[in-house]
Amino acid sequence: MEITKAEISSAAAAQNASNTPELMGSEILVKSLQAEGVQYIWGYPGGAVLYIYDAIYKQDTIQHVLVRHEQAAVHAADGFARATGEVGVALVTSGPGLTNAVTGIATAYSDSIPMVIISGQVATAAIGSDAFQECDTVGITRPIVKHNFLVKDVRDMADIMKKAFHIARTGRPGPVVVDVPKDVSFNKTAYHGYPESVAMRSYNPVRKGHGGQIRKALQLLLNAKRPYIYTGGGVLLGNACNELRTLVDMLGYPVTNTLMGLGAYPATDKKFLGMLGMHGTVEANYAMQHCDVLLAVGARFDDRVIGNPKHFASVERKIIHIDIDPSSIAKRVKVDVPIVGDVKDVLTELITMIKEGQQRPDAQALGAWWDTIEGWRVKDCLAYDRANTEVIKPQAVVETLWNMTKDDDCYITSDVGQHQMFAAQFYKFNEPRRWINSGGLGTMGVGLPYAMGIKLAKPQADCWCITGEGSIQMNIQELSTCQQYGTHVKVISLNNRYLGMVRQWQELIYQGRYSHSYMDALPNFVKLAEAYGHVGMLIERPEDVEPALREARAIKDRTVFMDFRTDPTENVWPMVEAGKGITEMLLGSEEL
Ligand SMILES: Cc1cc2nc3c(=O)[nH]c(=O)nc-3n(C[C@H](O)[C@H](O)[C@H](O)COP(=O)(O)OP(=O)(O)OC[C@H]3O[C@@H](n4cnc5c(N)ncnc54)[C@H](O)[C@@H]3O)c2cc1C
Ligand SMILES: Cc1ncc(C[n+]2csc(CCOP(=O)(O)OP(=O)(O)O)c2C)c(N)n1
Ligand SMILES: [Mg+2]
Repeated sequence: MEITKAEISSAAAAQNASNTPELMGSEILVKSLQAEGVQYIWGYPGGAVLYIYDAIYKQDTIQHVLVRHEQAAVHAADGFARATGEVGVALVTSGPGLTNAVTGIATAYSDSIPMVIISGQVATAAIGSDAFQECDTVGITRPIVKHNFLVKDVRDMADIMKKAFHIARTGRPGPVVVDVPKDVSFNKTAYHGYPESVAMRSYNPVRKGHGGQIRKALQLLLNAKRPYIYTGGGVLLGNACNELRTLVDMLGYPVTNTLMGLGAYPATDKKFLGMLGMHGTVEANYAMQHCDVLLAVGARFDDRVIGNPKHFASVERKIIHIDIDPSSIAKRVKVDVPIVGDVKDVLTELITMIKEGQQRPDAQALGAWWDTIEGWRVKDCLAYDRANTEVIKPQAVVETLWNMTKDDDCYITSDVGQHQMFAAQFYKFNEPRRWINSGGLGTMGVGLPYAMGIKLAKPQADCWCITGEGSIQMNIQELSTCQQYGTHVKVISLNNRYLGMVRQWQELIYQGRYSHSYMDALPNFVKLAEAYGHVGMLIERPEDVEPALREARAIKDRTVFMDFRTDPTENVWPMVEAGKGITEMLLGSEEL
């Protein structure tokens, strides 16, 4: 859409009479990004954002990555944010650019990821007139963003950008959309520099927890006979892994992580009971059900974690819940000691109080509790047919990868399905921000863009994407972006020729009626990878798994696509069916 004369004269009206330099809205936007220290943007151009692309062209501190689909732009920026803790930035055009980005925005929102998404909009005078490539971005994204802005006047640009970054990264993080009409990106105004501070009376997230509540929590924790620490994505988002480790070491209590919290506590430590929930371990779920005091830290009692809420509430336990978002507390379960605050601040205070006080945990009760837990642990609920020499077991691929890369500087991304659960169960994450996946929305198609986004920021690290043949096809076009920017990732496709997780539910709940879960007419992934300029590998026999992974690990300057033909009938165990209690687990071979 072209700029009208009326819009040009309104721009002139906006000009400040002083001698401060006048900049276009697009230039102020780019300066704002620079002031925020942004190094990378993932995006896709179109008419409404051409002034912004022009401003990007004229600078050289921010690298723009041209993706092949806007959904992948948002996922790549989201993956970058998850791995680095910084705000991820994506740029899309109006109309279809924005609607293509919606899945990415909703994915980031569900997992509380800090992002700023800049979208082009038709010129202000055309808004509401069914203009070409117009859509109601503010309306469409309202339920899937932490906040959104429509920049109506170029004079507001710098302030809005400052607010957008501030809102995205503070409190409970989340995506913020900044919608920029074309005339606003073109209009000029006097630029007085990027604001140093933000003043928003209505937005003041609490960091420090209430001292009295923390003291109450401590009393409960130290008097507990069967204590349990349940932690989630909030510990990673709040960079509080060291504090969590200190607390657990001081108390000697058992600890579990949600899918989103893996890596917050070292998975190889004896005190870690594994992931809990729908596909959690027996020991993690039983401890959740049978503890007498539960400390929940940055975790939101998701339905895939507590299962049937009535079953969960059927036993007595005291719950302490630390969360920065007051609306997360007591949303799904009754909480005895709510603590609103930043996990790092609250845990630090808790640790100080323990150090300063005389009381220590009840060693005898704790010993008995650990004996009970060990009784659950010996069931070895993640056991699978390791001796099988006929067909590749998906678990074996992940286990082999873990053994090979455990000391490497590497990141593991995944898509959604059985392969995601096998990755979560069998790769033992000992460090934070190394496991990157979509938990809340469960978005197939994130794995490759996530890996690609991380690889750009962490070129020295290996980025392995554990995916399925269904999920990878949702954003496979990004193999082209990987080639253009030299972001050489390693794709491990656990190809079972099924939408495996759907097939598993159909087998167990729909009496084996496999309605549209078989993937026929799959492409030749090796040739496809080669067509994009990459290395393709087909692995069909169990004895080839280890050498193939070793070969892929050694290749540093190419993207490698590994098509592992895995057991099409393998299921993820344990499993808690929807509506069941978390201890009503299916184990595959021997039910509890
Ligand atoms: C196929 C599939 C299977 C799944 N199976 C499982 C499963 O078996 N087990 C499982 O755990 N999940 C599973 N999930 C994921 C599940 O859907 C949820 O995404 C996950 O359980 C939520 O994790 P969380 O509670 O850590 O919450 P998150 O979404 O990570 O939320 C973080 C919480 O921390 C708070 N927070 C953020 N920052 C701070 C801070 N600085 N200080 C304090 N609090 C903060 C937020 O307000 C929020 O309440 C599955 C997903 C899929 C797709
Ligand atoms: C975009 C999207 N559509 C549908 C689903 C529902 N879904 C969850 S897992 C799954 C199957 C995934 O298949 P594949 O990638 O081959 O992984 P597998 O389970 O076989 O390991 C589907 C369709 C989803 N999570 N996301
Ligand atoms: Mg599959």
